[in-house]
Amino acid sequence: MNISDILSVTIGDIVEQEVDAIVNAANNSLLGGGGVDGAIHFAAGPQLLEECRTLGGCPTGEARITKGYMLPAKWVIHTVGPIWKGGNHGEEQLLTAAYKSSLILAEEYDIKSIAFPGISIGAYGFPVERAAVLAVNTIVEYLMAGSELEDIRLICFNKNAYAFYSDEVRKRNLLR
Ligand code: AR6
Repeated sequence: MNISDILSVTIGDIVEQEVDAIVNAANNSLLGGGGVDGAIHFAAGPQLLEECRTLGGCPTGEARITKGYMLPAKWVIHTVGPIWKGGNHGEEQLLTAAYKSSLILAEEYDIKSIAFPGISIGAYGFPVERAAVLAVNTIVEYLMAGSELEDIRLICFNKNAYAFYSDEVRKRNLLR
């Protein structure tokens, strides 16, 4: 298993990704919002919200799964990252947990390809340079422990985010 064949960083729109699952940076209600959450609900159509209503929310750091409806992706994994409150409120552990629980849930559903946004780096204010380190560390550690995942994409919405996430991968000589 070669991690550089599995993990990639690209600039793009997550709703367009042709993967088994895309990850949503949701909030505890799972009832939609702005940012990537709004874009995913808009692209998936109203049935996504209907299914989300049946889930009863999601604690920070955990993940839930729904169908993708009108999205190219078959599944949406909804996770909730932490709101940045200065760094002493368990934010790092919670962001790590958000990535890890999404990966675990993906494998439970036999998902082979998955695309992540920069969880918590928008409205939730997590410093992007630190979020990038945690995202890449968590994914690499997960893969090193053994997994069936074949394609993991970190989808950055702009060049600034791309610079941080791709640097993190490059530092490990993993960028393909
Ligand atoms: N594709 C990829 N990335 C995107 C897209 C897109 N279509 N749209 C935005 N981003 P945010 P958070 C980037 O705020 O910080 C919502 O209201 C965006 O530029 O979406 O976890 C939820 O309901 C940023 O880099 O998520 C919650 O209330 C990154 O996605 C709250 O925001 C994450 O920004 C969650 O905040």
